[in-house]
Amino acid sequence: MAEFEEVSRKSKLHPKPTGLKLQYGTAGFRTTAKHLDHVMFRMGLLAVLRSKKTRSTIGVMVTASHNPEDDNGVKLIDPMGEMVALTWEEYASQLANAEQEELLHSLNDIVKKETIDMSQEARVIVGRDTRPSSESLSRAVFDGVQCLGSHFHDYGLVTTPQLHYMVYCQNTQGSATLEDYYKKHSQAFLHLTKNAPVHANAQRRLLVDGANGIGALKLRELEAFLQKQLLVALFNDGSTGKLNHLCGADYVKVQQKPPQGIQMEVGERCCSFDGDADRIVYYYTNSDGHFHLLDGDKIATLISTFLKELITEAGLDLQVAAVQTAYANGSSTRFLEDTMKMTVVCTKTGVKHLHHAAQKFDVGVYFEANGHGTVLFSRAAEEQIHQLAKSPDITNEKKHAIQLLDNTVNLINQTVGDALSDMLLIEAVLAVRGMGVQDWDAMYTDLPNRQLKVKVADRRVISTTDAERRVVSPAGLQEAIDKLVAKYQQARSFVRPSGTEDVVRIYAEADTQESADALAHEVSLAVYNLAGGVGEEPKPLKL
Ligand code: 16G
Ligand code: ZN
Repeated sequence: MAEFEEVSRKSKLHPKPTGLKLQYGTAGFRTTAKHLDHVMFRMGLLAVLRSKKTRSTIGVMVTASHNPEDDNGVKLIDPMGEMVALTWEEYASQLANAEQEELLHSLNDIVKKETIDMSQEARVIVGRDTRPSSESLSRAVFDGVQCLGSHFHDYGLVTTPQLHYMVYCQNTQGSATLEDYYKKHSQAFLHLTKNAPVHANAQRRLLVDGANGIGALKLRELEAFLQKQLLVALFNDGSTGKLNHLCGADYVKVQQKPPQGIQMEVGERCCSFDGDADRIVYYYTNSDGHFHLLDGDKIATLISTFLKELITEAGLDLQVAAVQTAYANGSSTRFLEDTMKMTVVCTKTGVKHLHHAAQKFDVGVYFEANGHGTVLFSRAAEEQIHQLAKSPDITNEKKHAIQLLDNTVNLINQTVGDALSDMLLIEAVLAVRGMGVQDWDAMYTDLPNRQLKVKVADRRVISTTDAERRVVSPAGLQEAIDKLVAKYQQARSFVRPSGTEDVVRIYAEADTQESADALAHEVSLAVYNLAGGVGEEPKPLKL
């Protein structure tokens, strides 16, 4: 094809290292930045094809999220702001792995399989995080888009959820600016909080760890729209520290300790973003120096309880469901099911699984324990809420509830988990309910838990079922886990092959930290022995 001549010429400027194989995984491509130039160029090409196919604007985000600064990555964003469709993930891998001389063939193959009309216009929008490699890598994306004769718009430095939102707005409203994003979210926040009681427990100041990344930059921009209704003390803003190094949501969640560089007083409410600001976790320390983490499960509980109460107060008949993964703390599941009488669904790990499950409900609140999550409202539910909010003849009590609900809908970025909008929502709920971070934490008590990993020769020998909660193969492993779990109180454990690292992950929870640690260790031994462990045998944890 004539269109491809330019591709042939330009692709030589973005050569693929021979033999390099990469997989479009749960979070797109992700590896050391120096191996990604050809991938970026090719994702520019693929975004054009996807845009022609869907006759919509497609997004390309250059980021490696919580990975170290020297890594990078890329993700495609579909027309409604969601993750790219599964078949196209496969095309992405196919195109990225085609050797130099196979590239045109691979491209043609996709055009044929998808019967793409190459004369169709295409539009691609691009964003990037603050990594030193991101600017030149995004230029490789532009090259890919341009050599298929298509247009791109560069949003430059944006958070991942901001770009998702821009894609959505382009395709539904025909335009999208960052200013609109800030205005929409800040106005909803200001409406929600304007009549909030000034409660003794609800201190206004929030300490934010920006992970030395894009979230810090964008929080500064957002602040200008918040009319001092939220006082933010920003740490790790990128001016000195390294991206994600000893800070950020992933560090805090995994290490269960505060990030470096934050100065927190006892009881002060703090939160951490990850490197592209699509995750958030909260925490504080109490007077005996104990660190308390409020992770995605606690966030989901706070938000779904708030929504359910408002829906009831407003007299609406809408089903609120919570979507979790196997990593959700057992206490959170019990609280939602038994106390809040909510439907709780468990899916496989990975945002897209949770997102799809949440779409099935009137109101679907989904969060991974790691802090990625949002709320989805069905179109009908949103319509009902907006209509009732406009209705003149309802009681004052109902009016109050429905207006809060209406503003809550506007505050949420429904395309994907968004640290900035989640933060505003959490802050608004705490303010409206007059709650301090300790009150929120007291909704339920987490079961002590432990996560470990084990290296095996081939992690694909482990297959799971029931949303990764049970092992199917290798034979005998599930029985071994069941026996170990039976030794402890309130215990649960599961294992799964990681989607992002060459390891098997182990999760265990029990009534005490000692038991959770012991169970996690025993289960790792079972994995090591029954699933082909390599290297040293897992050792017991030292407390
Ligand atoms: C990716 C996923 C995240 C998941 C994590 C699990 C997206 C955008 N991100 O970061 O949702 O929790 O992988 O990693 O889907 P693992 O398979 O290594 O445990
Ligand atoms: Zn992220």
